[in-house]
Amino acid sequence: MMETPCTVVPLAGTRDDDFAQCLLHGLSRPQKEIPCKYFYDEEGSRLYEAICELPEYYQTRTETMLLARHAPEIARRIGPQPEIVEFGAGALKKVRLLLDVVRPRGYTPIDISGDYLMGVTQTLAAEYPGLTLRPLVADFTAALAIPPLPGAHARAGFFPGGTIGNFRPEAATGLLRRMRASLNGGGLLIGVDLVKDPARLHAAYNDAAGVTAAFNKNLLARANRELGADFVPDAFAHYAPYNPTARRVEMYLVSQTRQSVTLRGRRFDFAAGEAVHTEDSHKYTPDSFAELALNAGWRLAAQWRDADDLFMLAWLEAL
Ligand code: AVI
Repeated sequence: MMETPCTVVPLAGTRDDDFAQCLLHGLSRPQKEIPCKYFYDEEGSRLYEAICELPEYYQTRTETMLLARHAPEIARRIGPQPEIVEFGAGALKKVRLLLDVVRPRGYTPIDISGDYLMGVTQTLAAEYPGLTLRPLVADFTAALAIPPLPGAHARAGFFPGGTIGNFRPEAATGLLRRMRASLNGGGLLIGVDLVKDPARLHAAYNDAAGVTAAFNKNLLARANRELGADFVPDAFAHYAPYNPTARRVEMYLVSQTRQSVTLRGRRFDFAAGEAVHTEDSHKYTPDSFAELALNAGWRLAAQWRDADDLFMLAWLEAL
């Protein structure tokens, strides 16, 4: 029997071109900041992939192991003939573990990097004949109206990687609410990094090979490449302490000297030792995450954790 060819139907989305505005705004604030979503240009995405392979960075391999081990039970929770919607889909690596077992009717990967998303979707299409693929180029944090997929029974969201931790708790609640709306209720499979030994967390964000430092400094190199800024990235130091009372890793670029940088005709002065805040990575306990989810209209219906309680895959059901 001939296999049905895979259908790729790109959905209309948005473009993200506000890096200059965000940077001008963020560097004008009393506490200078650059939003972490700008880490992921081509070079930043390459560096993030390298972080995921680091011995100190346990998140990716732990989550991958959990997905592989529990895929049959996850598939039962999701139910037959679903549409999977992935928020911030990236390289479409982890979803393969789900597609192989869940066998969904359709898959909608959402990502802001349009050319990259189209490329990886085409590759996936060749591997999964019969699957309807609807790549959506959009900022996954926005409210998204995703048209229904004919023949799909339910929608299951997929948000792996612990990225929910990169949002402040109030923002994370808002994001989970919008996801609930985009999914028309349904369920959400989400990866959550757990509170643990501070030394382990410190090591994960301060790796010996300096890949996380390069990832952090790439924000400045990106501003030079795309916006003609004149940052000297190595004149800033990577600093990423774990704050155990706030339960988050905080990431900064610290100016090593007194210096000035010009961006779009504006001058920004940095004192020696002045920090630019670039990322927070919040860590949760199963209970604190269940509470966050509840505030967003989700019930923590199932969870899977590794033996060392490093990471949790959570299955949320809409209330
Ligand atoms: C994407 N996100 C879950 C990563 C994290 O661990 O917060 C980003 C990252 N920042 C430094 N290393 C990895």
